[in-house]
Amino acid sequence: MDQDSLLRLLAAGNGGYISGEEISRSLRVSRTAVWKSISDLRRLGYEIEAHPRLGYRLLARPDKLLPAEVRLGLKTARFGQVVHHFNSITSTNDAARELAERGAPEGTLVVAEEQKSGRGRRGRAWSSPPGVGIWASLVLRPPLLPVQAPLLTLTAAVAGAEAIWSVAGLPAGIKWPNDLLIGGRKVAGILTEMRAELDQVVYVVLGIGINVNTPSFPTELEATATSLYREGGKQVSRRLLLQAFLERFEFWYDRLPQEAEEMRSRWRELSLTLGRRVTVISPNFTVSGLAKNIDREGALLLETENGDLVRILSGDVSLR
Ligand code: BT5
Repeated sequence: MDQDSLLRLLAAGNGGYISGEEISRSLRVSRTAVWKSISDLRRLGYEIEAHPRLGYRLLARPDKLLPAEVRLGLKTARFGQVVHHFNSITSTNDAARELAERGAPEGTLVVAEEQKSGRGRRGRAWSSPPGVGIWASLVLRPPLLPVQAPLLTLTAAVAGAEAIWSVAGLPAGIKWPNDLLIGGRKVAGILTEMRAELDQVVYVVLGIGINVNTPSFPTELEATATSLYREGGKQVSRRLLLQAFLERFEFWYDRLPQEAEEMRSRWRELSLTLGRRVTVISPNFTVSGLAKNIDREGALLLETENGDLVRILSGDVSLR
């Protein structure tokens, strides 16, 4: 029986009872099947009261990003409609890559309560403690050339910033290419990995980590990292935030590549990098200059002291 529909019915009851008969009638299943699905939900952590005469009542939902929770009320066509949930995993990007290799459809989401070896770029570690963040990866099969793939990082950054503004009401800005900052500290990071042929992207795994209700950070991150809870002083629903991210991301993604200019202008509005003097450090070079713009493919255009325009594809930006 369809667990999503059962949960929708129970949640629509708003804490009131709904009879077993009514459930079995609306979902066209037997009372026994209803009882079995209720037991399954309870095993997942849903608190459901069963009253012999009045029926069932949903008392509490687990604070986990379970598939049914992510899908409940999610307004997307594809992103997050298939969800693989883990209590603990090495990295959601690794799991999503395996799923992508096995042909998982676009929009397949891997989400974990905790990552044991969450990754940043170039093998750096991403701190992903249990229950307080969004650690999630999406399988994408974009109609893009490999050189256009950086646009996906920009698109996800726009979606992440928009989701934070709308759900937490906090002013998140984008530091090129993959950071979201609030008050100068990093609240989220994006990791885009791809498999491509010379002229075609086969798939992309787009991972995002958002510090949502993180109360405190390990000492080495204390000065540079923050969470929505630390900034706003209140707990934020990971479910609503993840849903908003998926909805905004799908919205912008579906406009690529033809309407990428709309996304880029939204990116510029949310950017903390443009118009600033910055230093970009990459394994092969360090360059300083004025951040002028991003180009069609998402590269950063820097104007150096002697007036040259340098095009930068990747690196770490420090805002001065
Ligand atoms: C990133 O790399 O910012 C990409 C982060 C992507 C994380 C997601 S979670 C789901 C998916 N699965 C994964 O395994 N990864 C993705 P980068 O720009 O290289 O930044 C990494 C640096 O950020 C580290 O070297 C630390 O300095 C800092 N950092 C680590 N954990 C952090 C955290 N939770 N919050 C803020 N900063 C952090």
